[in-house]
Amino acid sequence: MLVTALMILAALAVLIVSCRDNAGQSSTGAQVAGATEDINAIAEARGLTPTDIANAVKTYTPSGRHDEYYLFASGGQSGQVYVIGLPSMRIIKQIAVFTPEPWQGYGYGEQGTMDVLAQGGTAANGNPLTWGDTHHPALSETGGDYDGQFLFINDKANARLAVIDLRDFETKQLVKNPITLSDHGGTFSTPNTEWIIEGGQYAMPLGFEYSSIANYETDYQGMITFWHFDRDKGRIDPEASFAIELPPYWQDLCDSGKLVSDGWVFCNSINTEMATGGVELGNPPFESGASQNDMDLMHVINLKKAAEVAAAGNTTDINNFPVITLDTAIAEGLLYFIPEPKSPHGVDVTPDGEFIVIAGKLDPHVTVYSFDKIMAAIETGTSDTDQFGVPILDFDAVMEAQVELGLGPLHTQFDNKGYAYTSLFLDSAVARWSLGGSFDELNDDPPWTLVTKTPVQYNIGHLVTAEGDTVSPDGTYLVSMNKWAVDRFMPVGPLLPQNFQLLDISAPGANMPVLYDLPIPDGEPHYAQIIKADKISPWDVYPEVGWNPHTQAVNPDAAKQGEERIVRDGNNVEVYMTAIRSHFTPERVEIREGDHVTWHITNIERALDATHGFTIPAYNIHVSIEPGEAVTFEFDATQNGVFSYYCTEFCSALHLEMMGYMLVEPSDSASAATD
Ligand code: CUK
Ligand code: CUA
Repeated sequence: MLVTALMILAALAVLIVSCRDNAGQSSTGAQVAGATEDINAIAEARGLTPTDIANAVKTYTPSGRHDEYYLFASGGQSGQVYVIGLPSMRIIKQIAVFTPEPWQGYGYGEQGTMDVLAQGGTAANGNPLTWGDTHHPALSETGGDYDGQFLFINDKANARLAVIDLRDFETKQLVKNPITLSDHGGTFSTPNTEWIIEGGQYAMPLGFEYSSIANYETDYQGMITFWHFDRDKGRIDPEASFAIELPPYWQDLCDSGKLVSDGWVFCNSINTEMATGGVELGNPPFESGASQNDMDLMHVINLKKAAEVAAAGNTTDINNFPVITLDTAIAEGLLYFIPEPKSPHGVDVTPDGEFIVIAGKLDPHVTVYSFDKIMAAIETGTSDTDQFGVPILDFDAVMEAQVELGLGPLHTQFDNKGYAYTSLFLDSAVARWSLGGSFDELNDDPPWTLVTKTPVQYNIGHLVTAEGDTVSPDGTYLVSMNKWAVDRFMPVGPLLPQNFQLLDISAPGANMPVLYDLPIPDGEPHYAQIIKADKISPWDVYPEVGWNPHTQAVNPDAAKQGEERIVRDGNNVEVYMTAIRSHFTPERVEIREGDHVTWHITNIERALDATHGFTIPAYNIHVSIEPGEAVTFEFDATQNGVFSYYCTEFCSALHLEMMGYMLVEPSDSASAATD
């Protein structure tokens, strides 16, 4: 605290002494800061402005000091999740999710991670799917607030979801959607994480049947899937999950209702034109064919009632998965449409659950709907329907406000001052605007008006505010997730990083500066969530020695200290090994070509960070064994020879000696001798 105060004083001194604008200058002198602690001299040498110094002081986090927030960002096409500290913007961790990750030994032989990846299904050629197009992470919630227990994320490319346990920041489960191939409107959590929402995107025949695209309107469908989350087990329960069939519009993003709107779900759609492409045949290309209508249709779904309908068995099975048909959804009053300005993108529910904000990519406004008015309109009833018979509510009856913000509005987040923040893709800006309703009292700005815009660099997609999806956002920081970096960083060839920019949103009104840039070397992170650091309490080391992270319990078969051994039963060999600085026990494993080997290793360390890695060259095996963890991997000893297994983490001064030999005797020793 004292140090921070001193730094602020020092920064203020610079503001007073050196009010020159050096923006754009780079440090030129060989004498940069040298040994001096004179802030003016350092600023002068590095070409820093007073604003630069103020921003530095706001974000600089000294060695050993922890950040205020965790940011969990989608890793985009890397199929992973990034963990970043705020305000320092230091990348702390990558969580392996849909894609093998060698350092963590995720997908390199360890049974548990191989099993997790296998849950994600196989590719058309029978090989495992090994990448994901991650879009939207969702933290688990209790009472509409992040509770720091679990994180979910979707893979748009293969319609999959992942469950990450925040006790050890590891992926525990993948589920593959059994009826369709494409999702986008996931993941979103209901306020108590009973349901994880997975909205579809590109329509196709549900259940993967072939049908000519000439039959698009009859044979292709959209869907939304509700995955039931069993918090005690820490797993999605597919048996208790269900989907709703939707018209073959392209459902886009969704959001869950909260507080007054708890139990309802809102999803956008695009391509209500049901364009089927074929630019090569002279048809309009998708991007214009799908943008003909002035209005698309927001889907309003009564999840509470839908869950009752599904539980009552009023469903059709598609690939053994219960699906509420569109006809049932209409008959039971589960689905309503509301016109929304063309080609909408984000749909976001305000912290009080009362308003739903739609950002239409091709409309300079955001459109705000009132949940109360939607309920009243449903009560009143409507005779207007789409061609599939879904009731369409009257736009004017449910619309609360439209706020003109600028070009290319995409996504909206909230703070504690009665403001909403919307990303403007084409403007490359973050717009701050004031909410009405009960939020109007929280600031001096008139309701439903644009307050200010901060330029960002460049082409912002999502933005995220601290706890911005909850019933009680913090209003401290905003991260602008920019698709393009252009000139912000050193050149690295034609594929540039993306750019996360940290904005200070703590002051009301027009002051909303960019503080810091973080290049993200894995495109394309779409969304992130920010949670207070003190809500997450991960384990320092696994609770007991012999721990299996996939059952979150001690594995009774784990190798134990003093009981290390090699057991042979015919061609089956079982190795029980322990690891501790700086040796494996046993250090020699002698087997025969053709053996089937099951190999257990327990890291018996209890010291923080005392991780060992383990590899067997040529066998493509690599595992990471954290303190207390027990791992198992299996392989067939198909190649004879001498294999030096070793620890891959530099764990001690004698790390290089932490190795051993696996000797695979040829099945025919005579022939091997002449090789
Ligand atoms: S989408 Cu990427 S910028 Cu997948 Cu949430 Cu909007
Ligand atoms: Cu254990 Cu290096």
